[in-house]
Amino acid sequence: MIAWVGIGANLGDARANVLDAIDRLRRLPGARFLQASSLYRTAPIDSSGDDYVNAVAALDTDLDAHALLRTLFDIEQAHGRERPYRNAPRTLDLDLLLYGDQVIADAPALLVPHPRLHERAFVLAPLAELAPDLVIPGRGSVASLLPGVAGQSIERLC
Ligand code: PH2
Ligand code: MG
Ligand code: MG
Repeated sequence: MIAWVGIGANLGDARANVLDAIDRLRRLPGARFLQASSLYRTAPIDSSGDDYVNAVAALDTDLDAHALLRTLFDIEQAHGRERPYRNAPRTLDLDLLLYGDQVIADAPALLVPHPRLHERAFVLAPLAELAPDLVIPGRGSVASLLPGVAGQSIERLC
């Protein structure tokens, strides 16, 4: 299954945290790393604190969606992720954005596609870099969704 993972950080050395997360995804047991986007600096959306560093990565995995989510959670924990309140600044956030073309509604633990990805430039722009024709189930292609988030502040870093 091809899984897309959203990566974000805005606490500590956010850029280093995102790069380390990509490195850990490269070495994930049970998954073959396919590609990662550039890093992007993005203004917080429904969140606070410093600008975020965001990216996305694609994996080809035999792990089921729940097992993959647990693995992502373990990587967040390795970065000392704390959750004092909703959308608090974070050292590392790894979200399972897409799991093939599956729609998984196992709330609150697992909602795929990620419920707000279609309205967030910090997800759509890195996805568009790698896979503009990728279809978000129920929403349309990444490229078709991009104009809707044109007002959100985002800058490609590398
Ligand atoms: N993640 C959120 C809420 N807001 N804003 C930006 N720019 N980047 C994020 O990764 C992000 C956010 C919830 O996970
Ligand atoms: Mg998130
Ligand atoms: Mg998350």
